[in-house]
Amino acid sequence: MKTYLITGGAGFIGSNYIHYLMEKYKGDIRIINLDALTYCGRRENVSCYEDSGAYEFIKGDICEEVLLERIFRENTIDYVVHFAAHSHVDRSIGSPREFALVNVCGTLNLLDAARKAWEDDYKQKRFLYISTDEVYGELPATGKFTETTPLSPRNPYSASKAGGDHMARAYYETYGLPVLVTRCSNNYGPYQYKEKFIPNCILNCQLTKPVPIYGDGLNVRNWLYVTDHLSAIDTVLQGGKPGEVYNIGAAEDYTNLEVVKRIMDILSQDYHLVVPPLIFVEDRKGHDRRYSMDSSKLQRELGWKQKVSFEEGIRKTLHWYMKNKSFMLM
Ligand code: NAD
Ligand code: TDX
Repeated sequence: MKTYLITGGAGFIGSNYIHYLMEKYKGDIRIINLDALTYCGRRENVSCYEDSGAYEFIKGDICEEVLLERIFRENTIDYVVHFAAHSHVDRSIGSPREFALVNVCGTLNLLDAARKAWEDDYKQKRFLYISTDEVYGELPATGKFTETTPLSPRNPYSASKAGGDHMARAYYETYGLPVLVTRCSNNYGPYQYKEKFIPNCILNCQLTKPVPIYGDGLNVRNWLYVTDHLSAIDTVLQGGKPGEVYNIGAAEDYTNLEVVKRIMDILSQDYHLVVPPLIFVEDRKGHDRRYSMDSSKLQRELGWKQKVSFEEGIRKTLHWYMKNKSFMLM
């Protein structure tokens, strides 16, 4: 039976990951969820497992080295899956130092706690750092990011994620820690906090308030439904090679205007909402123009496939947010 230490498991992707693991592996795994419960973390997202005996929640900060040492001392951890981070680009512009402290130094603390606890007995152990496509910077009108694209982050969030990404690699090269890195594109789905683009569009439509679009709305993102990210993480954890990086992304890219238009069309047709107007607002500072992902390495070497198209994923997402309106109130 494997024990997973999941950091940030009360946030958007982390809580979806815990549901995914619990459904897939039933009683065959043990999960420790370490989360500081910042403004976007909600213990209730995954509290249904608290009496199961297979799941433990620890409220704590990855910046607390003593806490990390204690968790590793008191438990035999097999896999670390490290999601915990400050994750919103707009906030990073106002508080870059906080992002560096958690995303770089917190990651370093976790890598170091794993190194000390595992004491070079790395067989069967895995440390997966959840990175992002944003570490590559922005693309011109054509081309895709591959794993060999140089890291060139352009805002404090992506620079801090790149710092963690470099640190993860350093622990593999220097200490031989069995580190894997995944770099995924924009996720969407249930439990995403309302500050992010898609839930923000949905919330404004529900409240009939103008939907803010940064700049001209023509920035391009690669949108992956969250369960496709999770199956990729599982695939990499089970079959990936330590020291390697795997890109994860969807087949399709969309401009922000295309995304909001699709959301509004579905909400007005299927849910009979009177949709509000768009409002073009001042652009984000250093706004990356275009991302696009080449995830052929993951498909070719490990057999991963995207299962959910954007059309299907956005319908599932809208269904969830329309049924769970109270989630937006937090
Ligand atoms: P999120 O903001 O919804 O969740 C982050 C979680 O981390 C929260 O529960 C928060 O309480 C916790 N956390 C923050 N600081 C912490 C600390 N110091 N100690 C312990 N816990 C802390 O973020 P998300 O969208 O779920 O992203 C999860 C990870 O995936 C991040 O590392 C992010 O960079 C990466 N990622 C996200 C996307 C995306 O589109 N959302 C895409 C690629 C990669
Ligand atoms: O109100 C908005 N209006 C708008 O036009 C918001 C919140 C965003 N936008 C634009 C900015 C981006 O071009 O929408 C696009 C998506 O914005 P976000 O949801 O903030 O995502 P992004 O900046 O692309 O970063 C996301 O993907 C990579 C996640 O937040 C990161 O955690 C992840 O690493």
